Amino acid sequence: MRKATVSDDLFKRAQKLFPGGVNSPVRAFTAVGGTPVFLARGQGARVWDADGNSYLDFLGSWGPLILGHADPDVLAAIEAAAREGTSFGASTEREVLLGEAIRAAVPSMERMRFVSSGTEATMSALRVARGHTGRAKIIKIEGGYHGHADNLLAASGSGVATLGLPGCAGVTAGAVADTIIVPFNDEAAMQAAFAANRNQVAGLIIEPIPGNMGLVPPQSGYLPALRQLCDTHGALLIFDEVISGFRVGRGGAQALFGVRPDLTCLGKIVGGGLPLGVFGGRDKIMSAVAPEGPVYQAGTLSGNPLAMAAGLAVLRKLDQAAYRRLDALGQRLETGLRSALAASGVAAQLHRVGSAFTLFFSAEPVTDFASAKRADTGRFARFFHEMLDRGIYLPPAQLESGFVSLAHREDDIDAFVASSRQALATIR
Ligand code: HOZ
Repeated sequence: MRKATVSDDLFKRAQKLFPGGVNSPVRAFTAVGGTPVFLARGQGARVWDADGNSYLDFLGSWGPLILGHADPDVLAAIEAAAREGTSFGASTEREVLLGEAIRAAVPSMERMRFVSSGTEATMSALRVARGHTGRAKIIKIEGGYHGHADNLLAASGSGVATLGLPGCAGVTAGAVADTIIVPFNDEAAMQAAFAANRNQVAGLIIEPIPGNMGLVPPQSGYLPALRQLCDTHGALLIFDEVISGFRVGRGGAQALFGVRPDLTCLGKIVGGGLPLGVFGGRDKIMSAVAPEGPVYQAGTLSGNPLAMAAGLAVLRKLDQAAYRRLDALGQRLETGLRSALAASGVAAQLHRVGSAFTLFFSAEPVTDFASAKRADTGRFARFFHEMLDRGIYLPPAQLESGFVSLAHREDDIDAFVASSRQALATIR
């Protein structure tokens, strides 16, 4: 039996300090029950909790840790940067280097701005879209999650969906009055939304591969159709690639599907595990950003030297061979898990894109938020704990994505599959 004495004690103390005992809601294990593990350290593909239990990590800090924990090159880069100063509130060479590396990988980001989180990136991108077009309305996808800016907290995925919140207290009707919600993978609904709001839509923001309603890939032709609709209606197409950027390939989902957005938001991997976001896009659109243009946006820690150094160290290692390896590991996990599912008879849908995956406990195909929400979350909770007890650390909610890293080895994947086989047998 897993020891949890220290985690239990820390959780009690944390509950007196932080709402729900956490500093980000999904970490509280509300969706799966039980006491959240307090992690003490990570190395490669493994994490250790405060009680000394060790787990193979398939959460990867919700996506950033594509190289695994404590990669020596990333640590060396952070250390070298820290010795030179942790923050200046002034420009540094590393910003230029990371900006150039991002633009080379994601050419649609002709110019960009660094911020400190994915939330800031999406919030700022929308402001730019509105400033550039002079229009007010935005379209977002039902179950799409773009951080916690007010106007994006409508029909959100991730923790908002996991907690079953209809919206968000504190967000006024006015704040979301210009937010139009459209179901994912539904081209006709998108056409209707544009038609009903002619000449009013500033931008359509979408995770091209949603990862916050669980991982739900776009159907063939859907993203090109969105590009076409945005062009027809003079709206900007904004890809939130905070999860998919540098995850599904060096060029992100936009390279994978061959669709060039007007604006892109990145975070997670690009910051190498340190707080970083970035938004960018067409040169002309980005000219709207202050001080060149009238759209104000700023931040003391933007372009922070440690985050720049970590991001650069990670991006240097993400070559084609790295993505081939990630895909091979993802394929091994998929093949093993499919065979475990078949043996168990448990009805489930396994989605995988490269090294990202979600196992939905559902008998029906999952293609959008409505079908994702019909998955059996009780069964997921039991699966999660069976896996945790066997030393496998998964996202603690059904409507999230898991990740394989370059630090995982084949036998780690095989351990995942063997544990799944046992866990599925117990939750049948
Ligand atoms: N919003 C993240 C999941 N998509 C959770 C972040 C966290 O709890 O650290």
